[in-house]
Amino acid sequence: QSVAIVSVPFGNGAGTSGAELGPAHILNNAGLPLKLNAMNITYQISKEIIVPSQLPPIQTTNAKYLAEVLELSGQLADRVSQLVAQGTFPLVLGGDHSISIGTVAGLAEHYANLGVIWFDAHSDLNTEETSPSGNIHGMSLGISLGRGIPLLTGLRGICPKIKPEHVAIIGARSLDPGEKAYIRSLGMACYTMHDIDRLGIARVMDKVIQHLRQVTDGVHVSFDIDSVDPKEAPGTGTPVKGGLSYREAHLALELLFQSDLVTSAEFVEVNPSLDKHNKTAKLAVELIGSLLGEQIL
Ligand code: DIR
Ligand code: MN
Ligand code: MN
Ligand code: MN
Repeated sequence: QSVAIVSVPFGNGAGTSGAELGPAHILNNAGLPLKLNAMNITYQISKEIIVPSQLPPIQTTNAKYLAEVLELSGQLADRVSQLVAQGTFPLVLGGDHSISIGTVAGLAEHYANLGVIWFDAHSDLNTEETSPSGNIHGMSLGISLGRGIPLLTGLRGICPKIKPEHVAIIGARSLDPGEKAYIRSLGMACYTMHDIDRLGIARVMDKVIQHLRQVTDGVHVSFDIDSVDPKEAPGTGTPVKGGLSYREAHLALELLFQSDLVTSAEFVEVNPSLDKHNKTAKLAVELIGSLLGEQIL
């Protein structure tokens, strides 16, 4: 199966600018194409998504750049949906995590029971009411679950796009009060760093894979690079200490490759303007390698 790379240079969903530089750094500076060539993976570079700017604002209570996020989400949903229809594996490069709204909207047209594995220090389950920042990248998983801003949850006329029992959050260590209450009320699978410390990442992944294999018809990996410890991933807008180690992150993705369940992926929140020597974009390229089948031996 051919991989289709989609660049989404959009950073308005985050509070710190710079994530819009992620795709170019991952592709050109950190050399994603070289990695894929070395792995003998067939891929195409899909046309870059045109990022909207300076649209007439939409009135909101607490959601910055809603008009831009809405326009971008529609475009990205179209593209991802087309790529799935063509039989390719969409690999979306962000951009901040708000782009997931569009990715998942496009996927939801093809998978009635889409699984989502959300690697993140955060849970991105805020609403306008619970968000401390008004940044939509902290609301994107919630929006795909049908929680929050109706203009976004209603994209493509499918709401919700995904079901809570088909989601697994992995790596969480910074949750806002409203997010904690929501996770508890739904009994959502949220493997925090505490759980990973106790069980080990391999057992966590085994549980997630075993469950999703039984209940989903496709699995999307949404990888926020801030799930990884800031020692390895310093170039990101909202770093939180105590994250996944370099090997934990790789092992998780290696196990997902072996599971043969994953049908799409996105890598987000790489912010080259906060980085030195492009370390975080290089990490993203290595992690993509593991997800797509690179093995040590
Ligand atoms: C925080 C930070 N929970 C917020 N969220 C981030 O603003 O909603 N998500 N950084 O990736
Ligand atoms: Mn995130
Ligand atoms: Mn995050
Ligand atoms: Mn986010």
